[in-house]
Amino acid sequence: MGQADFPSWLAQHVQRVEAALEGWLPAPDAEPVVLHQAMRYAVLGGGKRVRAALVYAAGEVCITSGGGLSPAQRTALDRAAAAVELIHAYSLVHDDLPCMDDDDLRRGRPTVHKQYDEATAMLVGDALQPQAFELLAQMPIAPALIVQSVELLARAAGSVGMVGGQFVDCVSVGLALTDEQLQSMHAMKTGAMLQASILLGGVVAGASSQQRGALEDYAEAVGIAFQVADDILDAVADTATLGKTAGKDAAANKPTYVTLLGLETAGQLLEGLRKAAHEAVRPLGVQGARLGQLADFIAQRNH
Ligand code: GRG
Repeated sequence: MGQADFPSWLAQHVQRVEAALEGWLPAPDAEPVVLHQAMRYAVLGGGKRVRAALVYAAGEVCITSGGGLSPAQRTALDRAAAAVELIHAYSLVHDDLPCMDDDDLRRGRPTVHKQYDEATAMLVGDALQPQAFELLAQMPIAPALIVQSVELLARAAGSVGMVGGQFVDCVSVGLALTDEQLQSMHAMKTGAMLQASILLGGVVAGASSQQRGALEDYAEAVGIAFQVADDILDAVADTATLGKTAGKDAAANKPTYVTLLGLETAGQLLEGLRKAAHEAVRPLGVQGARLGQLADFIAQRNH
C-alpha cells in the first residue's frame, strides 16, 4: 500500500459514493419534483467526500481476512458512506441559510436557498437527515450492528455533536473563547461527524475491540486536525487575496485556531495531530497505512 496508489484509491471511493448517492437519492422526476431536485442539487454538487472516504478506509482496514470485504459488507459501507455525506450536505445547506452564515456560494455554485428559496433549503436539509438513517437501516449486516450505527450517527449529528457545536458557535460570536472552549466547540461541530464516519466504518465491518480502540484514537486526532487545517486554509487564502491575516470567520468576529494561536502555532498543532493519527493506526499494521494517508490528505489539503 504505497503512497502512490492513494490518489487512485481516493478517486475510486469518491466515485463509489457518488454512484451510491446518485442511485439512492429520490429520482428528480419523483413528486414532489422541486424538493427532490433541490435535494440532488445539494448533495451531488461536488465536495471532497472526506467523510465517505473515512468510512471506507476504516471499514477496509478492519477486514483482515484474506477474502476482503464480502459483497454485503461492501454494500453496507456504501450505505454508511452515503449516509454521512447526506448528513454533511444537510448541515451545509442549513449553515448557508441567512439565519446562520448567510452564504451565497457553496462548492462553487449558488447555495440551495439562492438557487431555490429559503423554505426549500430548510426542507432539503430536513429531508436529507432522515434519509441518512433510512440508508443505515437498510444495511445488509447484523441488526445489532445497524442499531449501533444508527445510535453512533444520531449522537454525532445531534445536540451533543454537530448541532450542539453549531449552536455554541452561533452564540460565541464576539466572545473571547479559551483554547479549551474553542476545541470543544469544534470537536462537536465538525469533529463529531468526522469521528462518527471513522467509527461507523469499523462498526459496519465488525471491528474487534482492539481495532475499535485504534480507530477511536485516530478519530480524535483527525477530527481536530480537519478544523485546524480548515482555519489555516481560510487564513492563508484571505492573506493571499485580501491582505487580511486571520480568515473569513475571524473577519466575522468568530474565533478560530489561527486567531487564538497564530498561524505558526496552529501549523505546529496540525502537524502534531497528523503524527498522532499515524501513531494511532500503527497497531492496525500495514492495513492502517490507508488511514494514515487519509490523515495526510486532510492535514495537507489545499481546499
Ligand atoms: C447547521 C446543523 C448545522 C450544522 C452546521 C458542519 C457545520 C455545522 C457547518 C459547516 C460550516 C463550515 C463551513 C465549517 C468549516 C468546516 C467544514 C465542515 C467545512 C466543509 O466541509 P468539507 O471541506 O466540505 O468537507 P466539502 O464541500 O468538501 O464536502
